[in-house]
Amino acid sequence: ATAAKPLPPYAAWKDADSVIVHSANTIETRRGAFGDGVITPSRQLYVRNNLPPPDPSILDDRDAWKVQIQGVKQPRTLTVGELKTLGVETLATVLQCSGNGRGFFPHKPSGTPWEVGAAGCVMWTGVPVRTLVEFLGGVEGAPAYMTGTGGEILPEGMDPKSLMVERSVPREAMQDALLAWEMNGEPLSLAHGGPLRLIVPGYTGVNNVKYLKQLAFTAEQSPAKIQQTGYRLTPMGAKPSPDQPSVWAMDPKSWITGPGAQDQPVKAGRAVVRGVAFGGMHAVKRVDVSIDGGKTWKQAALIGPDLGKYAWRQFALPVELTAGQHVLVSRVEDSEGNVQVEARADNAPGYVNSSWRDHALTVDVS
Ligand code: MSS
Repeated sequence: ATAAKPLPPYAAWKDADSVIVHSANTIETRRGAFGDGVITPSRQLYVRNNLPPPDPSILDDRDAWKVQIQGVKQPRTLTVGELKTLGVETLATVLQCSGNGRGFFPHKPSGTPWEVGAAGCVMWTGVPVRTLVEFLGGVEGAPAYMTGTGGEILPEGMDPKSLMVERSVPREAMQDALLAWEMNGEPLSLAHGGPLRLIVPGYTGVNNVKYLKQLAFTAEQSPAKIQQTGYRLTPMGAKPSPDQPSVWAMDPKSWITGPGAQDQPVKAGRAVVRGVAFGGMHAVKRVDVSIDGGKTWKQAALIGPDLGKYAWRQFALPVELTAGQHVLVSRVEDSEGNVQVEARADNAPGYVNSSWRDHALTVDVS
């Protein structure tokens, strides 16, 4: 066995026992470590950075951080301190990496082989984008996209477009979007995008740009590589290209978090099967659980607080476990009748795996 990698300095405050450190920029929550509260504690939450994070000194004077707003009637630069005078809202969202579940693709795509843990349910506080846009006179014209730019300082001598984290989402996404300065009741950490982050509820992780230095309403999608050819549903065997669908809104997905997720023995008898479920863009309607790999199903109870359609719901089903091997699976249905898929949709980069079958937890009961 290879020794566990250490947490990188910028994320040294994470709970080492709760995470799998794939690399300095990819840290996953263990399946058994989401906790039984609805919000994923910050110390357990996954981290994904496409570039090394900026210098921690950007947090020295948080309110002085500047963000440039473009594509509105009165474009201008505002500080976080000024944003705080415009409005405030708190919102829970599922933050999930586009590549979460990649580890279950049999073709072993390049990229981090995340299992279930590149995801969490997080509470954000900040100013609604629609409030900010109203303050600046509304959007200019009819731009199709909202484009956020990350504040990393790029190495010199390279084409910035090849490295910069700049993502465009359909403009409608601004309706529920936030510019957040707080996460889970604390000032936003460097690991998670402080001093200021764009939150696009219902959209995969990459669209939630950290260290936000510019927000623009644009006619075209960003020319950055991460937008043009990155994060596309590239068919197997094909080359990434801008005409393939971009990884944007999330689909319904759920998985079991216990018992048996922590390599602890599970004893025969009564047990409560637990997990998390979300709809992506819509609220969770119901969750069904199977302890025989999907042959028979029972409806689970939705437990814990309902923090809105972009949060995940916890679910639980009391069962009687007999000795032997059990394959625990869950399947969510959203308020629009969309049901979590059984089979993953194959794509070369291994994005958006929502397959309930792939996310099974196999438990040996004795
Ligand atoms: N932002 C920036 N600025 N940079 C980077 O790198 N990344 C992405 C997002 N944002 C980035 C950003 C990703 S990719 C993800 S997932 C996310 O973020 C994560 O988060 P956290 O907080 O967890 O770390 Mo995949 O789709």
